[in-house]
This record gives sequence, C-alpha cells and structure tokens, in this order.
Amino acid sequence: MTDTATTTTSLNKFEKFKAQKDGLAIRDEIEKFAALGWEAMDEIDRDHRLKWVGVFFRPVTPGKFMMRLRMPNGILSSSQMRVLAQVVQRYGDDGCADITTRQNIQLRGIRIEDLPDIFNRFHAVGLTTIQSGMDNVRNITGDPVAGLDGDELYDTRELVQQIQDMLTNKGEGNPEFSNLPRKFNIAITGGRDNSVHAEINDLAFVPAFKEASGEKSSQSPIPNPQSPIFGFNIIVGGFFSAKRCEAAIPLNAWVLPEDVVAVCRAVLEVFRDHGPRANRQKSRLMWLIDEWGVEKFRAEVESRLGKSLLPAAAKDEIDWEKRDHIGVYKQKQAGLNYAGLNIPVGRLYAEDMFEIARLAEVYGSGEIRFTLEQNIVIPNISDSRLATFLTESLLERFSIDPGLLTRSLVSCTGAQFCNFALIETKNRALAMIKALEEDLTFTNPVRIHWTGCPNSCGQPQVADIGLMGTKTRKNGKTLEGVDIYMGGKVGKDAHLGTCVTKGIPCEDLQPVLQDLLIKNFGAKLKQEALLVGNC
Ligand code: SRM
Ligand code: SF4
Repeated sequence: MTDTATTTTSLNKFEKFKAQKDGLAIRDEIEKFAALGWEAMDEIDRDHRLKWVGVFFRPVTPGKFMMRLRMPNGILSSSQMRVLAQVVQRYGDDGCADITTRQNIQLRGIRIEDLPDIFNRFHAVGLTTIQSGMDNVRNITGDPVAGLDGDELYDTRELVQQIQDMLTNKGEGNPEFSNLPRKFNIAITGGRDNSVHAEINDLAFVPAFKEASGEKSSQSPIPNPQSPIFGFNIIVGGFFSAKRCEAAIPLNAWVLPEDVVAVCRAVLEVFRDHGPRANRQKSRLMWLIDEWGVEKFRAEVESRLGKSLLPAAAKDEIDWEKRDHIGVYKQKQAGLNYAGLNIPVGRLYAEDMFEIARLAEVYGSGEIRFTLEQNIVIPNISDSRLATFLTESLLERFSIDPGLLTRSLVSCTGAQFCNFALIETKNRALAMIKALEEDLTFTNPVRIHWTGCPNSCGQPQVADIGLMGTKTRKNGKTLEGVDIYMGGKVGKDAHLGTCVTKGIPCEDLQPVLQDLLIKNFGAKLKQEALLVGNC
C-alpha cells in the first residue's frame, strides 16, 4: 500500500471507504443486494462500490442502473451481442446501450434485482464488467482493425486480452489492482494511424522499430543485424480531468511485444504503491511523474520489472492520418472485407443489437468490433456476400457512407443519464449536425466531439471542434452553453486542442458553428454552392 495511503488523516473520502472495505468485496454481495433492493442498500455500496463490478447508480434515473462492460480491443461475438440485447430488451423503453469512447459498451435501465441473472448470463458467454469503473484500469483499447489491416505492424488483440487477463484475473477480479489511487487508462496500437489516441492514455504503447543489437523477439527470434526489430515506444501520463488535461510524455523506453504485459504490471504497481492519494483532483499518474520526474519514475518501473528498459527508438511508426473505418475496406485476408457502420452518437436499442448480431453472423464470421468513435465494424464479409450485405435495411440507419459531419460525430452521455452533466449532449449533437448538414456542403469530414462537462469523456481536446458543456448567462438567465475547443490533431503528430471561446449559449450555437466550419474547414452554404455551380 502507498506511503500516502497509510496516513489515514490525509485520506480523501474515497480512500477512506476503500480502506474500510475493498470495492471488489461487492462481488460476493450481489445476491444480497438483489434481495434487499436499491433503496435499502448502504449508500457507499450503492453509489460507489458497485462500480467495481461495473454497476453504476444513476442519480438521474434512480433504481435504473447503468452497466459498463469490458471489451478488450473492442471485440465481441454475435452471441455476446445477443445476450447484451436480451438484457436491454427486458427493460422496454428504459433499456438502451451506448458504445463508449473507449471502444466499449454500457447498458441502461438495469434493475438491481436482475443482477444475479445478468451476471450468470454474462458469465455463460465470457462477458465481464469487472473493475470497469472507479479506481481501476478502464477498458484497454487496441486497433479496431487489428488483424484485418494489411498495413498494420502488429496485431494488438492478443496483447490487449493478456493485459486484461492479468489485471482482472481473467475477468474474475484481481485485488492486486482494485485499489489504485484513481482511474487508469491503457492503449496499444500496432497500426500506423494511432487509432487509439495513444497520447490521452496514462500508459500507451506505440509501434517503433529498433536497430538489432542482440535482442530477440517472438516475431524475429534470430537477431539479425540487417533487419530492425519490432517493439513499442512507451508514453505515460496522458489524461483529461476537470482540473487539468495533459498529453502523454515519452518514458524514453522501448519494449518487445512479449514484455508489454510485464511493463503494464510494473507501471501499475508503481502507481498503486506511490501514486498520490490525498487529493482526488491530483491523483492521476501524471501528478506522480510531476512529483518524481520521469527519470525517477522510469527507474522505479525498472526496479519493479527486475530489468532495465531499453531507450526509446528514435522515431515511432505513426505516420498516417487517422482513419475512421466507416465504409467498406479490403482485409489483408484475400476475398474478405470489413464494413464500418456509423452508429449515430453510439446509441443502440435492443432491436438494433439483435440485428447487428444477425448481420455479423449471416455475412461475416459472427465477430463485431467497436471503434473509439462509438461506431461498429463488421469484419470477414466475403466478396461474394458483400453486394447483398449492402442492401440490408439496417444500413439505412447505420450508414457506411454518412454525411461528413455525421460520420465523425462523437458525444458523451450528457444530462440524460449523467449527473455530472451541465448540458444535454447526444440528442442536441444529432439535431445540430442535421441542421448544419442541411445548410452546408463539405469536402472533408470535420470531427466534432461533444462532452457534457469538463471531465471530458467525449474527448473535445482531440476534436477539430470540441464542445464542452457549461452554464452561461444571457439576458439575466442561466442557460446551457458550451466552451469551444479547436486544433485537436489525431493520427500522426497528434496534439491536443485548446479552448478558443467560452460560454456560447447552446441556443446560439448553430450560427457560430456554421461560421467556424466555413472559415476553417472549407464548408460552403448550399445556396452559395448552387450559385457558384450556376456560374
Ligand atoms: Fe468518463 C466519469 C462516462 C470515457 C474522464 N465518465 C464518468 C462517469 C462514470 C461519471 C458518472 O458516474 O456519471 C460517466 C458515466 C455516465 C454514464 O452514465 O454513461 C462517464 N466516460 C464515460 C463514457 C461512457 C463517455 C461516453 O459516452 O463514451 C466513456 C466510458 C469509457 C469506458 O468504456 O470506460 C468515458 N471518461 C472517458 C474519457 C475518454 C477516454 O478514456 O479516452 C475520459 C478522459 C480521459 C481520461 O480519463 O483521462 C473520461 N470520466 C472522466 C472523468 C475525469 C477523470 C479525472 O481524472 O478527473 C470522470 C470523473 C471522475 O472519474 O471522477 C469521469
Ligand atoms: Fe458525464 Fe461529464 Fe463524462 Fe459527459 S463528460 S459523461 S457529462 S462526466
């Protein structure tokens, strides 16, 4: 346990309740809670500890809980999707699901009395919700087209699964990592376009080659002075919070793929045992790195690892612009294709989920993937079945060729279900994009991200235009408004956007966005475009 954590006087309220009873203890109390009902539960168990098993009390909809799954690398099977659909279906109008900005899924409308049955169903198909909230490692992200992409340098799927297995004890729960000072995000990319937003994770692995110098790799077991060896440069400390947002910085370390799991373990041990716990606003990994300096942090990681880390490769291999995977693309396997479907703001209902499962089975291999932009990918569609797939009616709503704003739209949960929200996001985002697409023409996608409060779950800092919910004043009234972020760059040379305008009332936002789109992103008024066309 940490130096700081043991001095109870300096503990914040979260540390105090964790010290009283570990969040994971809740695993054994689900039957009891189901019998008791949510109103009779101890409030700390209900509002906080249940998050250790991915069950979130929603003060906005009391009694209707949210469940957050874990989807390593964003991959699930059609039978898993069907189980998720059945769970959502039983709640009628209250039931829906959201694909998240961490390539994951959350279910809504859940009743506490159903938890034992839901967990049994999940267990039967290999789904887990364990350690997906509070002071745990979040869903681990990998390339959405890992193993399909002809240009990838490394298929991240197995590594992501291995890390999840290590830190959750194969989905059963792992007390070694169930009491971190704060949440922790891990991403691995083996592609060239940084599709995981490596820079906004506490720990991320990006592909990089190193000149051979005697190291062996599972990919190239015989050291060959002629051919560089594949591995990952490590970056650390990226995070967003209401108080501070930082891009990850280099650890100046490079690892072979087979050492990635051990490095994750070492970094997590250092964070667990030394991460600051007194002030919750200053508990993410970067605060520890600030306090120690990156060299001391690296040395501590090496000591936990039991060996030295090699210095980072001079350059990484992220040299592409980021892809959004919407559309139909050839896979590296001859005769197979993957189709990326746009799911507007990631919202799914039971019938959609059954239908996605059916399409994945009929046309693909039954596999479904989530992207960080809250969309889905159906892989392994053979050339011979592709034409029929494209006639499926679901593609009218979940398009492979949506409008250029629609295809890149991302939104966090917002006020419909989240009590931190300062504004409603998802429905507003959809209405705004519809209005803008009606009035304007575009030549390129523009990535607009909405987030309901400064916690930044919708990642406005990575967007072309980021909209962060706030309260603002107009004519003596308090209104829902947004702060506008711009300049977020993803893919190669990724960097964070910054706030350019504060406190625009949502009711005045459309002309402001229209102006930004025309001046900065080459959009044209349809009327104007027509006139030019007529000349
Ligand atoms: Fe988040 C808290 C939703 C990705 C930063 N986030 C919350 C809570 C749990 C607050 C709550 O209890 O209501 C939200 C649940 C609302 C709900 O009912 O859905 C919530 N966060 C989400 C999701 C669902 C947004 C989405 O619509 O996709 C994402 C779930 C990811 C997942 O599958 O695990 C989500 N959250 C993020 C991200 C983006 C990312 O990871 O790339 C961030 C910024 C990156 C980061 O964490 O460094 C993010 N969420 C936060 C924070 C600020 C963390 C901090 O250090 O202060 C909070 C507040 C907190 O933890 O105290 C938060
Ligand atoms: Fe809720 Fe704020 Fe996160 Fe949106 S950004 S999901 S409003 S905590």
